[in-house]
Amino acid sequence: MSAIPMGQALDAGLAPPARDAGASPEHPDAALAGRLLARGFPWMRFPAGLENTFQRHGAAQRLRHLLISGALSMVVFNGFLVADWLVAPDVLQEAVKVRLGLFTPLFLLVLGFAALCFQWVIRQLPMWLIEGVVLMSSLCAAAAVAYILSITQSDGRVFYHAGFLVVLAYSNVVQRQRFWYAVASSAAVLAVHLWCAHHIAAPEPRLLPPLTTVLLATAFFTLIANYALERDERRQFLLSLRRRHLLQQLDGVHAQLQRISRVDGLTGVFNRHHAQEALEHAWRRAAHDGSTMAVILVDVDHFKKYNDHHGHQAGDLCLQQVAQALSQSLRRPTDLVARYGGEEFIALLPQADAAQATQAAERMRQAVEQLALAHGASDTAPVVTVSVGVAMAKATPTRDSATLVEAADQALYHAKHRGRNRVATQHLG
Ligand code: GH3
Ligand code: MG
Ligand code: MG
Repeated sequence: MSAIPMGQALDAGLAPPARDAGASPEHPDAALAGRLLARGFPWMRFPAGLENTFQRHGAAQRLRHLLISGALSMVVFNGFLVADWLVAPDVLQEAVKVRLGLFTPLFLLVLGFAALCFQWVIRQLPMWLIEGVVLMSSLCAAAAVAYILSITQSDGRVFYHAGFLVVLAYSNVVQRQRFWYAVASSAAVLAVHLWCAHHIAAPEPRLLPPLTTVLLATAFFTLIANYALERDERRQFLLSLRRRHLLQQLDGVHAQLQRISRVDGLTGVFNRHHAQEALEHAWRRAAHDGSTMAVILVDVDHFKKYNDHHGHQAGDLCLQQVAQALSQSLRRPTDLVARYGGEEFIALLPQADAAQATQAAERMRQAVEQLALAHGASDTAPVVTVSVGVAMAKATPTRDSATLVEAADQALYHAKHRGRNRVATQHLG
């Protein structure tokens, strides 16, 4: 089996990662968002895929805004009856009919439908249709102004053109129609104004040019405000998209670092740091359960001579093969092998009794011997061998896990002393 960390708190699916696994590249959407933030998006449109995400992402918030501003506009639209009464009293009755009898029910119908079928609208209707309906509402308001203008004979009717100012300010700044829709609706409102100025005889025609100028300036400035508002909204979207992807990437890198920090770079088995944590964890658990635990220390025999004879690079290769052989000798998923230092390895066997631990140690010794890696300078055997020290003990809350490692080290010393390539055991009871 391969080296698997012991204990739920430690393993959590961790296994030595592929050693060449690199950090995940930046997500394409995040990279595009970064480029757009740096380069800008003067035409108020993102590339198709991102534009779609932007529209869908903000659809609910946008519709909520349109409903609230729409409800407000109903109040203002009908509040204009006061202006009708002051400026065009001769057609007040028609104004009431148009405002309260025609447009108000129509707007309420559209607003009510959108409010009641909110989820359906944002999921099923394309945004261009929603924005189109919004644009139509501006045209209806402008049409109401034009209608009153066309039927009133009041002396002050030229001032009624100021109604178009309100429509422009509302559409571009309050309703915040999307920029290109705002451009279209402003052009349409200005066209309606010019048509009225041209076709409806006014008692004070000299007032029309300054009025037109004011309307043009209003359209211009409110469109600039509209542009800035939409640009900020789009920038916010790009920033949050980027932040989300960067956080995801950071999570991935963090998880990878966590794995790497527990794995030995040369051999691919766990490192000493992880072994020590795993030992503490397993020991506490064994103390809680009142069970036994075994620690096995494995040291390659005459490794200095191996390096001297076969070269350091061959030595590295040898350590990799030994590590794999040791890992594969363990059978239970809770067992673990780690590199403890230079040419020394440690194995942790929670809940192993004396017989199981000794058998595992013997399997490890044999596995290395069976690798049959030629050792041209060993006094012990013609191949690479290991000496193995086994220690086992019943875990108790008063006993330190370090005692077990020390005992394994002593056993290893005995194994070396008795001629190497053998297993020695210490039983702490
Ligand atoms: P013994 O049988 O008593 O264990 O003798 P030994 O030569 O194996 O022990 P000693 O402690 O004298 O030497 C250990 C050697 O392991 C010395 C060191 O150069 C080598 N070594 C430690 N880490 C590495 C490594 O990462 N790569 C290689 N190639 N050699 C290593
Ligand atoms: Mg050593
Ligand atoms: Mg050695």
